[in-house]
Amino acid sequence: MTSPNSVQRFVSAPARVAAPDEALSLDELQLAARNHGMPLEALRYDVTPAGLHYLLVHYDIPFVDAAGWRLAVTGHVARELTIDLAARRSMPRTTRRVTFECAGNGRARLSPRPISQPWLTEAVGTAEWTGVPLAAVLREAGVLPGAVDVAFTGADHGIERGVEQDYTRGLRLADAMDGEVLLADEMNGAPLPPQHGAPVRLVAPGWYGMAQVKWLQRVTVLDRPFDGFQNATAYRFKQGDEAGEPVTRILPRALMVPPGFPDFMSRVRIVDSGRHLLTGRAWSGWGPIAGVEVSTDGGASWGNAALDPADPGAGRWAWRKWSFEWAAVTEGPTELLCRATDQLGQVQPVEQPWNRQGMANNMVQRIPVLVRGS
Ligand SMILES: Nc1nc2c(c(=O)[nH]1)N[C@H]1C(S)=C(S)[C@@H](COP(=O)(O)O)O[C@H]1N2
Ligand SMILES: [Mo]
Repeated sequence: MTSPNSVQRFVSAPARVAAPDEALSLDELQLAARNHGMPLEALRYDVTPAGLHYLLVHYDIPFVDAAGWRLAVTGHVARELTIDLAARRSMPRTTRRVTFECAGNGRARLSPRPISQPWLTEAVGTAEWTGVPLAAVLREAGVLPGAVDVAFTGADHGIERGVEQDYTRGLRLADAMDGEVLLADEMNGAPLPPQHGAPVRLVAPGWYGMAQVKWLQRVTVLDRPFDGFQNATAYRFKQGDEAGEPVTRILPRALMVPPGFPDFMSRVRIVDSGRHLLTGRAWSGWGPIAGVEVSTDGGASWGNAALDPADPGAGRWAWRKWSFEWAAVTEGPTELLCRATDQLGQVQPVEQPWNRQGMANNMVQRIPVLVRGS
């Protein structure tokens, strides 16, 4: 944690990469304790109960008076709008089931480790989000010719690598207008909880978490590309000091419900020898999942999992359930792996896809298991 004589370091400090074998710091633990993951046994739920959904907050959860809340729609539009609670309720409403994942998911498994929120694999969840389609609101405001980007500003304020800011992310106009994006005020049929963006958040299906702006207070249509911190500096694929490519949609990932029962400290799984049905979920922000493969011998061989029939209630943005029959005959330690392929043919890597900010590490999950004789 920050000691008084180290306070100066965050004024201009660039993101750091840990030295080889450098242990997790109290700064990282502090972030990990605030920003919780979804315990992987909760992969069993089609829709993640709100309290089990992963949580990420860059700064503080703002304390917001929902009744007095106004959303401003401004910038390069014909009519600026101020949308209050009553106006929102009178607009057309839609519900979408959407899998969210933090772009930093998998960061703590990279070597060397980029220092930031140290996720393993659990920064994921699927919720039913209800609200007003953003395209309808933008049409009402009348986007003017020459508009290129839309910026979304939250009510939370902080300083990040020396840049003081209200959390703001931009989307290209075409993405903002694609009809899928929502201004959501309900999660799983209840008003948004404070930590998930009450009273209104953006839901941009298929995009990594950074695009899902919470505590939304301003939507600004721009006639030039948005160049704020969260787009221009953060969320870039880069190896060194170059600008890098932007992080956008969620790369494919499969996760398995850890079988058997855990050892308290190591969380190694104890599994009785015999037949087991391994189950899990797979998703991609680029389109439907084409297949999931499972290895029960540490990656030496792979077999195809069965994809559950697509649930008609799930729509195109929610994770897909899969299962795999495992005959655990060999007693002793092994490792279970799973990997997804999406319809674009993108497949999860077995080797780490390292980058400087620890973005989108969708390297396959590995679950250490001890098979014991029954
Ligand atoms: N205003 C605001 N919106 C935000 C954030 C934030 O810090 N402030 N964090 C983003 C990130 S990085 C993620 S991964 C998602 C997490 O959404 P959740 O906490 O509802 O799961 O919110 C996004 N929206
Ligand atoms: Mo995130």
